[in-house]
Amino acid sequence: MKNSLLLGTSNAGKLKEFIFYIEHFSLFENFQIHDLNEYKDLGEPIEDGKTFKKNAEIKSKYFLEKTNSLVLCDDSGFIVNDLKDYPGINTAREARKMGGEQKVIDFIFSKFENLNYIASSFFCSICVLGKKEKYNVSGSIPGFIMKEKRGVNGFGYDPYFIPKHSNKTFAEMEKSQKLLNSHRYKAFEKLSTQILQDN
Ligand code: ITT
Repeated sequence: MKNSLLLGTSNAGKLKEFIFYIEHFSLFENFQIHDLNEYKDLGEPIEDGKTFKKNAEIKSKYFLEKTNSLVLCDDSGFIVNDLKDYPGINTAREARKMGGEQKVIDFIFSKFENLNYIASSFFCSICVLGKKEKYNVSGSIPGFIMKEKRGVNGFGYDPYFIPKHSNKTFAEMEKSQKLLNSHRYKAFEKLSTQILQDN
């Protein structure tokens, strides 16, 4: 029987990207891949860590305890360079609290009069946790958030984020262009290297 890997996210956009990277880097080839849609009543972890890394670990530990399966979770978000750690680990919560991503963007721009672009970086920490396995990897990408959204691809803040050296938002790029140049790509690339070293 194959071992199981649970992709522990309730974010459909992230889930699609996890599946892309697992195939792209030929990871977990001998595993049966599962996601949270197949489980009912698992509840939700309380993400009360102070860092992306800690929150990725909290999520993975929660789902490992619930399912006994190897688990992969990420905690991610963006940080405005001139607003210490904001929104950071609260990137998803701020959008929920304020009523959507545009509201968070408006709030940020209200602090910087006359700017149309604000230097920011996206971060992703991945934790893979099993009874014996533990991997923590992170990736980040510098760029800018924009006042007005552009593009229809991707999810979350993709229409607001332009990586450095690009003139397109993640949501304006071909899907593969974002996938191969993102904070999550960099984290998965490190995960792939570490897993290769261990096997
Ligand atoms: P899970 O905890 O269930 O994985 P979540 O959406 O709550 O889902 P996070 O707490 O890690 O996940 O929040 C990260 C938020 O940052 C996410 O909701 C998006 O709004 C944003 N985000 C992360 N990666 C992104 C990406 O590649 N493109 C656009 N937005 C992203």
